[in-house]
Amino acid sequence: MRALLVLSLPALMLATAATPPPVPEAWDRSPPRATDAWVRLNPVPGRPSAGYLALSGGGQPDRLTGASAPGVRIEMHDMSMAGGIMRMAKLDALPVPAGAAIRFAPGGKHLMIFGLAASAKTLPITLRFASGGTVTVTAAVRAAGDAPAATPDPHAGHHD
Ligand SMILES: [Cu+2]
Repeated sequence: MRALLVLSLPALMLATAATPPPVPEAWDRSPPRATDAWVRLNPVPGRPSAGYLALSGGGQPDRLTGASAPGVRIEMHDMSMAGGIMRMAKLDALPVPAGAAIRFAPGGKHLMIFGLAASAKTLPITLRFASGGTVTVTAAVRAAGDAPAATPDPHAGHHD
C-alpha cells in the first residue's frame, strides 16, 4: 500500500505535465519562459549595451535574481521618468508572479550588458531564479542603427 502511494505521485506529475490546460495551480511546475530577446549594441566602444526580452511567469511565483552570459557582466536595471528626469535604478531581484507577463523593453526594465564585443551577433543570456531554476534565451545583437529607436539612448550619460 505504501509502495503504491509512492509510485502514484510521479505518475500523477507526469500526467499533469502531459495535459497543459486544466492543471490545478498547485501542480503546475512549468518554469518561467523568456522570448524575443535582443540586444541593442552600444555604438560607443566601452559603453554597456542594453538587453531586452519578454518574460512569462511559470506555474509558481518566483523571483528573477540575475542574468549572465559568456564573456560579459550583466546587471538588471529599471528606468523611469520622474519630474522630467530619467532615472536608472539597479534591480537586485524582480518578482515574477505565476503566469505574469513582464517586458524588458526600451524605456523601462533592461539588462545592462558590460563588455560585449562589437562583433557579437548573438548572446546566450541565462536568467537565474530564486527557485534555483535557470532559463537561457539567445538574444540577437543589433547594431544601434538597426535597432528600433523608440526612445533616445537611455545610457548615454549614465554609465561610466
Ligand atoms: Cu541601464
